[in-house]
Amino acid sequence: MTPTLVSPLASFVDGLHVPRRLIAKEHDGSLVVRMRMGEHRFHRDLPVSKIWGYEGTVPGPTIETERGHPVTVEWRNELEGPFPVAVTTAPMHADAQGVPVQCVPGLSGGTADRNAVALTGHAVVHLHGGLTPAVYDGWAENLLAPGQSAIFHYPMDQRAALLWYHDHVMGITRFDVYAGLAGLWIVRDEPERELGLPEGPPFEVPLLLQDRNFDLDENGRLTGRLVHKTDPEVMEAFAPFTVVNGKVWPVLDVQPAVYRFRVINASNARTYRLVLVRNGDPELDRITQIGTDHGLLRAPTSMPSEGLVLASAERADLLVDFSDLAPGSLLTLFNTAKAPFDGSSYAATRAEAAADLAGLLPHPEVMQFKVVRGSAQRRVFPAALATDYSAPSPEELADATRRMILLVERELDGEPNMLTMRELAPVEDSDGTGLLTVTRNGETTRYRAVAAHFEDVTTFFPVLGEYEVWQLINLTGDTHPIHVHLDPLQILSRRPIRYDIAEGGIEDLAITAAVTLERDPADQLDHTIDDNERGLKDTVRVNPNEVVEIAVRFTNYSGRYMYHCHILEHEDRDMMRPFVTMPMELMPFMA
Ligand SMILES: [Cu+2]
Repeated sequence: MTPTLVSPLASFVDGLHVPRRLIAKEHDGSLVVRMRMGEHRFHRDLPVSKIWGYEGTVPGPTIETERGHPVTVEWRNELEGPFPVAVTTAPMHADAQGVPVQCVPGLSGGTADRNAVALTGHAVVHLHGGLTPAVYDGWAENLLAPGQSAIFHYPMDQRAALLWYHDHVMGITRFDVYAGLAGLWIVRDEPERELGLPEGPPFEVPLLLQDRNFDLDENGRLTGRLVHKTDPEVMEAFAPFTVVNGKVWPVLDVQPAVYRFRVINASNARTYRLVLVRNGDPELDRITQIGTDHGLLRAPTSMPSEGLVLASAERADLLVDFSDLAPGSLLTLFNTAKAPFDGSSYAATRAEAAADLAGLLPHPEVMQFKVVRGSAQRRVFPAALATDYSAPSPEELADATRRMILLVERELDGEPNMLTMRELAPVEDSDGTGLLTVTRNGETTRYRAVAAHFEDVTTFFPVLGEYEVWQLINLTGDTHPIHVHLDPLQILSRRPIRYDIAEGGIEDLAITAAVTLERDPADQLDHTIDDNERGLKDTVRVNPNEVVEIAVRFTNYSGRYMYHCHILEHEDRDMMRPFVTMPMELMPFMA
């Protein structure tokens, strides 16, 4: 029996906060958003925290836009130092009682990182999910210093969806987003409106999920100061307190009606597997998923039997039916995903008992819904949702350029292992070492790593308008949410692999490993594509012992973009690479 931790904060005492709406058409499509130091109370019983936020709030205002109506945002960097988060690496993974340090508040014997203390507020704004020209996409190195501003043009020539804007500064995205620099961005359009879905308050509610930790004073009391804590064994920060729209474990009063929740995982690293529980039993059939990262699915889907999995940056558009419930009914949302997440299963029926200290999940609660008086409103929604996309046909993919991306864990002396990636190219030579072999149906192909770091030479040049197939091969023990900027992607396949890595086989470019496309006997995962993943995505989970094939097609904008793991601690440590889109007619002139 694992010990459980008593939380120093009470759950379900703060009302859910809904971020202020900033509706673009009320400002003629021209917005000003300031990045500012702010003060924010994460919980009734916490002192105020210093944060960096858009308009000084956590989350930032929800920007609402219409398809076909371009939006201009003047992003003004008015941030002031010092950096409001205490960044530390604790000296031990666990305390004397065996409790992992990431499960508790405070610095756990770590010292505040001096380089983080010295940060003064450089920023880059990226609209995640935006079909945005490259110059406005928020290249990670094109910084805005405090006092500087930039005017970004967003064409909004894209289908209705929940996007989000967040900081993307090279090397410190994990700190800037943790400090508060994130907000929601909704695109609406007529085809979606014709379905009669809830739009705006009270029945459409965004839920932005994050995990946060706080410092302690010398008497062991919570101070409210944000803490980003890692340890010698875990390079990602998994914080113990779940924060929804900026409040720890909030409660939302709901009428007996159907609600539309626009859910996003905006955590640095934590994956959630959400289960709705009433009277001790999971009630997943109250929930219907209608949309994913890039908007509506073709048809509504029910929840996966173990719950809704959302890795960092994934979104879900959910309808939840409370209409049959009497006033006073309580429903609690739990997270059953241990951290780091590796895809392993956990029964929804045991959601209330999901606390797992070894799995860095001390408090599985997420939020609560309390049914209040109101006239019951049942609604019938259409069985068909979107008709504007379909899976690419085999003919469309027959001549597609294929690219291979390897996700690897590199051991480093004196610091935690680095989770990173390699771009591969097939090679003819057969000299044994430094090559990755992939064996499929007895046939073996050899590959050499041609890029390892963000600053290595660009090797991906997708032609505008043409489908490509990217293969993501995971040789690590963790699930990685891989995000591709610009146009949405579709998941083609998810298949089991087994692999052997030679002793010291993960070097910079020399990778000595053998992958076989068949199941590892020790592998427990089912490697299926969930129904809710068969839509237009921009972030795809790649589980351990798995190869995932995605179809990408870039349409309108040429230029230099990025793709990366959306675990921000991985992205910041080189699990990010550039690609350059170009029209076909210019390819003959590329050197
Ligand atoms: Cu990753």
